[in-house]
Amino acid sequence: MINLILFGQPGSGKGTQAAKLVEKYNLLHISTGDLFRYEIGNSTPLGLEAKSYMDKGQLVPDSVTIGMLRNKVESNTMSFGYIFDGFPRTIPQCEALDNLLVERNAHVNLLIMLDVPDEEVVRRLLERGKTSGRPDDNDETIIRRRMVVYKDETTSVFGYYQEHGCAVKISGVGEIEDIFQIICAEIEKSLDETDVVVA
Ligand code: B4P
Repeated sequence: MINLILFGQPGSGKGTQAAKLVEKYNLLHISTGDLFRYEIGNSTPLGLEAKSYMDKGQLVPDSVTIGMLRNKVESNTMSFGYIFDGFPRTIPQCEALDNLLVERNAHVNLLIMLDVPDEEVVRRLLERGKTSGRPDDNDETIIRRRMVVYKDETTSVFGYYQEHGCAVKISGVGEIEDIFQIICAEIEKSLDETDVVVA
């Protein structure tokens, strides 16, 4: 199994790069943001709860997020591995993910952090907000709130995986294809003989 985490602040390119990596490595893409938006679209109790946090730019509580992530992984056990996009965002989420993978005799192979300056992130998200219909993208105050939440609550995730020796930081500024090639090179470097790549 290959298990990758795409990490970085909102708008750093996680979802964009995950879509390309899924095709190349045949992994299952799990975006907690997308899962929440699916629940919101179906007006489920989970979706209504998540929306109350997301619309304010806050994190959805761990108790909700971890349960949802576990359900998604447990209902897709045939996958060659996973790309986690937007998860984990807190240390309890890191611990929950590690436990979930250990149950499958697996581990996180690599966390890739996409490093993008604040003003570029604001520009990208406001641009996306023109067409995405996402309430958290078309209000600069909420975008900046999300960035503060990232710095206060989420940056520690990088240190957690750095201590495990599996975190790298790359620049997320530039052509999408160029960034993708750098990510692929990091993935190839990190794979050991026991991992199976299906191209
Ligand atoms: P997410 O859905 O994860 O939102 P995101 O971080 O904005 O998306 P992403 O980072 O994937 O977008 P991308 O850069 O690819 O989370 C939304 C909310 O859900 C959170 O605020 C939180 O409330 C909640 N949530 C989600 N997960 C949670 C968790 N684990 N715990 C608690 N709460 C959670 O794209 C941005 C734009 O940049 C796009 O328009 C793209 O085209 C553009 N772009 C990408 N790469 C580019 C490049 N190289 N150059 C120029 N533009 C680029």
